[in-house]
Amino acid sequence: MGISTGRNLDFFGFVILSGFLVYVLVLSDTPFSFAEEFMVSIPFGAFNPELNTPAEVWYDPPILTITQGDTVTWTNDDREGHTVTSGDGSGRFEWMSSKKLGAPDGLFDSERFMPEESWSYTFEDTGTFNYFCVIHPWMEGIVVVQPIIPDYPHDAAGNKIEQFPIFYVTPDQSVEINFSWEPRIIKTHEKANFIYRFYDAVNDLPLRKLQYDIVILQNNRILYKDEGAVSGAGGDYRQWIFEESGPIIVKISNIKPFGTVAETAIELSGNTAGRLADFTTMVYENPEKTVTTDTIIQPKETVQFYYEIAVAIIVIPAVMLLGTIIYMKRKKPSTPSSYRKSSPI
Ligand SMILES: [Cu+2]
Repeated sequence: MGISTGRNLDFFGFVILSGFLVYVLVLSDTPFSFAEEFMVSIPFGAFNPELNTPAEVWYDPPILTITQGDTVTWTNDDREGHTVTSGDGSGRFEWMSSKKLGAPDGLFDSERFMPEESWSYTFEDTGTFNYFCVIHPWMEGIVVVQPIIPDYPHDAAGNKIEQFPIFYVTPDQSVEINFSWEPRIIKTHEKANFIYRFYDAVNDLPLRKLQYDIVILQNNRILYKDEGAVSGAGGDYRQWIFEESGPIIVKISNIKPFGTVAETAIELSGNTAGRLADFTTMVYENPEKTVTTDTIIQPKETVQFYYEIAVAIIVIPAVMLLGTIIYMKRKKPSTPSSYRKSSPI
């Protein structure tokens, strides 16, 4: 092999790595939420229930989080046939001690597929789906399917809120509440702000001093309650960080004047029965903040990744340049033996 061949190989490697870099930086960062395809490998050694198996997991990754409508493809990289069958497996130790078998739930079943073969399934429903291999019931995996998160404000039933902030007039037609939340799509473990202002519904003037009750409910549980809250400047806000996903209701009720009646634009009667409002929306699971340790990319791998980019950008062109210089220098004397004397870089 001469120098020029080695140089071409370096250049080829450089092109491939640069192309990969462009892919990582540009193409993989799609701003749209199209249905995606995910891969799960059944690694070599999955057939072996012993603790000394070369496989560290039965399905890799063992827990996969996807979005409604996404497709998962399992590839058999082992040396025996396997299945991907929904339901609960036996667990490794249960099987070893009692030869317990798994319990399929009938939702999906790949049936046996052989080494180098693969099988795909599209998840249309949300939820957590356990699966296992009926041949080797200690092999277990989980697919978590999250709902498609809309990019517009909506109520708890998923209906789009066309006018946001919401302008809501209480049933007794006395108070108009201007209500909104920020961010518009609320996710768990992220601060949500509920912002509201009170207006005289008849004259459309701000109601400066009011007393009211505010409650935040989720899944029929009261998360937050403030009775007799006082709004001094015509409006107020509340902040809350939701731990769980699911529909929420913000209830404002018992709206009445605070202090002297003269400070409000209209005279509100003491009867507050018809002076209330319910605002509903949905809290979504925050994928970035609820991932298990199984799915976190290890720092070591990240360092390795950037190291490889550095090789592609700096080291390979440097080696190519050096190779060219040496090649030119050696070529100058133009003796027949010069080619052989060149040492590979
Ligand atoms: Cu199997």
